[in-house]
Amino acid sequence: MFCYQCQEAAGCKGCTVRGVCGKNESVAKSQDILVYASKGLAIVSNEGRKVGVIDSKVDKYITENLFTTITNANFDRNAILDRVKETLRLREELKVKVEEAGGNVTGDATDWSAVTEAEFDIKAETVGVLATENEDVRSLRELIIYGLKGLSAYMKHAMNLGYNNEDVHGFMAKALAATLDDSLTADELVALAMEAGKYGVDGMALLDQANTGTYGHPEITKVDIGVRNKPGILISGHDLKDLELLLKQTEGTGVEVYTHSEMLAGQYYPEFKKYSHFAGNYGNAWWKQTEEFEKFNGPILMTTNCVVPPKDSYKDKLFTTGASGVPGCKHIDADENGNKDFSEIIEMAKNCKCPTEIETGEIVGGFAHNQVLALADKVVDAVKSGAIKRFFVMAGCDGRAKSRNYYTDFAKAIPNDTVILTAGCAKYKYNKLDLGDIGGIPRVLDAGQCNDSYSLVVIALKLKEVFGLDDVNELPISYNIAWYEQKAVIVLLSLLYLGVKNIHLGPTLPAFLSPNVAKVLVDNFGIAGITNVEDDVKMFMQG
Ligand code: SF4
Ligand code: SF3
Repeated sequence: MFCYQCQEAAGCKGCTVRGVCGKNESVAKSQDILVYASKGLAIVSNEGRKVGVIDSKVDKYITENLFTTITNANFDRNAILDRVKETLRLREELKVKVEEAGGNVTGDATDWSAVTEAEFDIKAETVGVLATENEDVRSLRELIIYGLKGLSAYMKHAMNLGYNNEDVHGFMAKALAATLDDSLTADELVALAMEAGKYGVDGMALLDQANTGTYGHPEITKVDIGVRNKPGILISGHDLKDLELLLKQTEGTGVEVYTHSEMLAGQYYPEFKKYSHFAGNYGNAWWKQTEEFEKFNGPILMTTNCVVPPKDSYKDKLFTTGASGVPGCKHIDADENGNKDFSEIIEMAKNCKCPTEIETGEIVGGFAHNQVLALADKVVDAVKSGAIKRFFVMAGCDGRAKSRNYYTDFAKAIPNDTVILTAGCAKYKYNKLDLGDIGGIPRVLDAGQCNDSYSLVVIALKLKEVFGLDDVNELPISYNIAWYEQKAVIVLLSLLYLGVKNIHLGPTLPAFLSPNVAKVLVDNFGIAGITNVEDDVKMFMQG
């Protein structure tokens, strides 16, 4: 196997024997072949668009396939291979329609077939990441693919709420197809990666519209991090539709619902606050789940990445849905209307002990664009008066690497007249510190999930307008972003597309950036890594 798609890639180079994430070789092969099958389907879909054939079922399937291969989403080889088989079936079906309309598709990705597991494994060995020999082309192709994986997740969440954008699917098909096109130059691939950033913005805007249109605008909220005295279900991941269904189905059952990791953002939406059995947030970022899930005592529902292969002590209580999957854990599928039946989880919860308290207190969040813009006058005054000297965008991911303590130390070390704007699970490195406020404005403003980085961009663009600046880079905002998985890649490409410069990325730069590709990002966008807290704070404060 060879995988280098996340920040924890072994030795900052790539996992070759077993993933640091827990992915074994046979799961890695099934993911490689699913990505390849998706590229084949994308080629047919892209060709179809040229002759007027668009199949929304295919677009949805490609989106789900990519999401399935995001780090820590799905460890279930059989489920992944089932998706491969269905992808090949859809490809053949679409090929007939495209050829009838005058389209023409040829090539291995659109012609190969396999039936047995052994055949899939043999094929996987020839189509993985290393199949592209030139390291720069490989780097650019993978940068695009990882961006698309992140985008697919955001699109899937929006689609679950009935929102869609055909242009994004068209781009995804085009870009995936391009990753097998040997005629493209490095410059053309760089341009495609930047174009992915444009669609990243569109995808995040669509999801923002879907979430706020369905559940209202996030508002300032104090979230309890302690426990109550009834049994509970812990819901993790990013899918708000799943949270809605679970809250509805648990109403009046005596079972309470707690959020975990990225689902914390659910606490900020007005539509969810009306449920009295919606308890607080339990635990921390995804990577602590093996300690925290067993203390929760009740069942856990994983709606997306980030799953850690479970310990036996709670494996029978772990359920997956959507793109996530763990062999041996029950997976709950949606019916044809998008409904999911969580009754088995609810019945299990009734017989479980109440959660064991691991923390007490409150955290504050809900600072997405609408809420921050409602406070805009206050924020602008604070900047004009010098009460706020600088903003730090510290969005992104958390992870298990010890080097990530940098972000806790950084949050503590920046001057008291600075404010952190955050989104994604990176916040767990500093959202429980007592960093105080500036004239009533908390020093950590949490917009929500990683996709809510979109909110931070909206806020930055608004500030640019208010201050009458020509360039978003003239604002007193520094970007010190922590990344882990592929959603952070699409967030990064989106920021680059919007013209944000001098983003610092840590705790390490992606292993998939070859030296030449990294140089392009450094030269054109001022991308840099991190060094140590003291030097970095000094450097950032100089503007
Ligand atoms: Fe390694 Fe990350 Fe790939 Fe897992 S997802 S195999 S940790 S590079
Ligand atoms: Fe976190 Fe997985 Fe990326 Fe959504 S939950 S930011 S790592």
